[in-house]
Amino acid sequence: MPSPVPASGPGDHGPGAGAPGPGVPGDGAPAEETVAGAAALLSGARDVTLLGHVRPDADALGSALALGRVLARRGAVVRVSVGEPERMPETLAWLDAGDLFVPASKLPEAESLLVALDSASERRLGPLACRVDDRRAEGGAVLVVDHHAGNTRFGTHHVVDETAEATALLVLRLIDAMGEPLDEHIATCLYAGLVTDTGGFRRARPEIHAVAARLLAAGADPEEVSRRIVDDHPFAWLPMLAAVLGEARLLPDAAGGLGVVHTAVPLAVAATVRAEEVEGVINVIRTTREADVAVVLKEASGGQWSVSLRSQGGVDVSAAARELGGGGHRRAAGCTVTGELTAARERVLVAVAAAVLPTPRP
Ligand SMILES: [Mn+2]
Repeated sequence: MPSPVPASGPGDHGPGAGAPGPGVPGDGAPAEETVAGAAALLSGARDVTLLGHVRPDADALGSALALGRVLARRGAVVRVSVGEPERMPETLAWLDAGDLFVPASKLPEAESLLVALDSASERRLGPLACRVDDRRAEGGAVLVVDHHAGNTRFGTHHVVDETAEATALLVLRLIDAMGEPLDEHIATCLYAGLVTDTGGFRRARPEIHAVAARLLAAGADPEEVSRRIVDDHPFAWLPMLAAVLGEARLLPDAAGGLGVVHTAVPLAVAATVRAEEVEGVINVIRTTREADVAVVLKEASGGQWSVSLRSQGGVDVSAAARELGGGGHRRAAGCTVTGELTAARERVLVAVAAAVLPTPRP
């Protein structure tokens, strides 16, 4: 079953496998002492910069804002930022109840602790990736909190669990380890990451629903989160979608016969809407029954295409994305490809064909 930004497939965790409690991500969860060490690092930090990946989604930004709020409540100087853009996406800005967001260009030279969230590698931090090297060169601490397959462990401390459905779950585990209570804002930020990264709980272990229950009890409003983040588009989205869907093509023989559906969003079309609407195209395309893989090529400046990949389970699209310098999850991944559209698409299709799994997953 597809979902907007799924983590690993359901085959990875049978119900009750390892019997993790609420807030405990899964079989691949980092050891208790690893989490305790990271929690101690956070508890002692007085000046912290928390970074999500470029063009942040609700999991990246929600995770950073939730952890940032906990640290700010403890009296630390806290800022949340992303390499780009300079402003938070409109649909996510309301999550920043404590005004923690600082544009990348306004960040101070340095911080005593750098935290990178929902980012598989330094590259995902975009123009802010250099801060990782700077902190490390100075002997400072860089905490990496992430759930992406192939995380490069680029920090000095790592809370990484590739089986976790969302980075928000790992943040919750850290908050618990710090002994800090949830409040309405923290719960809302974490819930936003959880609901989007599980595709609206389409793929969530029983434990994840228990976590959701805990977040709702702490004050998160599920109706508000979904309405403001998922179900909110300007009217311009409709003509934009009509143009892009009209160009969609089905390649039934691609991906070893599993089928690929693809379309592209040229710059001129993307310019009629917000980034949120452009990112939403894949969620319509991916519902195509006849195609295991969905591909959306979004034109970026400089002759580049930002590529979204989704699989219904027959193809490891994170492997295809990695082949092209990107990354992600087995069923949801992305990369950037340079060149003219037809050639760029061909490169993606070749990488997808090479990433067909031996046995299609259910
Ligand atoms: Mn995520």
